[in-house]
Amino acid sequence: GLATAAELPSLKKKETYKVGFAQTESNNPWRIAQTESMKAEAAKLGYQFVYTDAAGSAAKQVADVNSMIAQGVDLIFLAPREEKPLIPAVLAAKKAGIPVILLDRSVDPKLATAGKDYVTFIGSDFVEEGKRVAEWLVKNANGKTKIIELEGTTGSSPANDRKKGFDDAIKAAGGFQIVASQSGDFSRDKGRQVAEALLQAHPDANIVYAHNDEMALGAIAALEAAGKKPGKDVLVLSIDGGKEAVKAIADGKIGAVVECNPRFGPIAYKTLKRYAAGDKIEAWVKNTDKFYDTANASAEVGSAY
Ligand code: GYE
Repeated sequence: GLATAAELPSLKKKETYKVGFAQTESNNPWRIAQTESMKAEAAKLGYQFVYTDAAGSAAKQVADVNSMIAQGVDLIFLAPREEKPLIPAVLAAKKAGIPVILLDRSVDPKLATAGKDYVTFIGSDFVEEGKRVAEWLVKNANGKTKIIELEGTTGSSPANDRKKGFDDAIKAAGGFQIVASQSGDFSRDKGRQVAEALLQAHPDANIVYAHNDEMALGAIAALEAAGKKPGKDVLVLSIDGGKEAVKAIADGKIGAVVECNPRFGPIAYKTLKRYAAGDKIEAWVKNTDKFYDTANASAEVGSAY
C-alpha cells in the first residue's frame, strides 16, 4: 500500500505474488547464474516473474523499473547498475506503493536509506572481498610487488568497495605498489583491452588484481598474447568464483579467487515473505562467500557455478 515519506510501502501476505526483477546486464556467468536462481525459485513458489535486462544501461534500468511500476508488480527486486542513477527509480517505486529490495549491488547511502526508501540490501560484503584478496596476496606474493588493478563498472558499489577493501589492506601491509588502476567495466573484453594497455605502460607489473573473474580471464588472454605466463610471471587474482576461474586456479593461471555468491533466489523470496509477515528486516541481509586457491580449487570446480 501507499507509504508516507517516512515509511516503506507495505506488502500484503498472499499465497502468490507478482514480482519484478530488474537485472542490470547478462554478459557474464555470474549474472546468468543470478537470473537463473531468481527465476527457478519463483517458479518453485508459483510466483509470477516479470524480468527485464537493462543491457548495461542505467537509463534503461530506470525505464525498466518504471514499466514494472506501471504493470503493478507487488515488489521489485533491483540490481542497481550504479550507485547514483538508480535513486529516482527506487523513489518512484516507493511513491507508487511498491516495496523495493536491492539485490547484489547497493545505492548511495546518502541518497536513499534501507528501511525508509527500500526494504533492504541483500548481497555480499565487497569491502571484505577485496580485503580477503589482499590478505592472500600479502602471504603469497613471493617477492612480487607491482600491482595492476582492473576495476569494475565505474560508480557501482562492488567496484567502489572492492577497491577500498583491497587498497586499504595493501597500504596497511606496506611494500606493495599499485602502479595502475583503471575500469574494465566488469567485462572480459574490456578487461583484456585495459590489461593490454596497462601491461605495455608498466612492463614490470607482476600482479593483476581484477574486481571480477571476467576481467581476470581477459587479463590472462592479454598476458598470454604478450608472451607472459599468468600464474608465474604475473600473479592473477579475482572475485566471483565462477567455474572457469576456479578451473584456472587448478591450471595454475590464477592464484586465488574470493567467491561472490550469485545464488539469490532462496534468500530473496524468504526476505519477501518475512517482510509480508511484518518482521523487522535488517538493513543488510549478508551473503557469505567461499574462498578458492590451490588448496581446494580442483575439488571445488564441480560445485562452482
Ligand atoms: O562481481 C560481477 C557482476 O554486482 C556483485 O557484478 C556483482 C558483480 C559481480 O557483473 O561479475
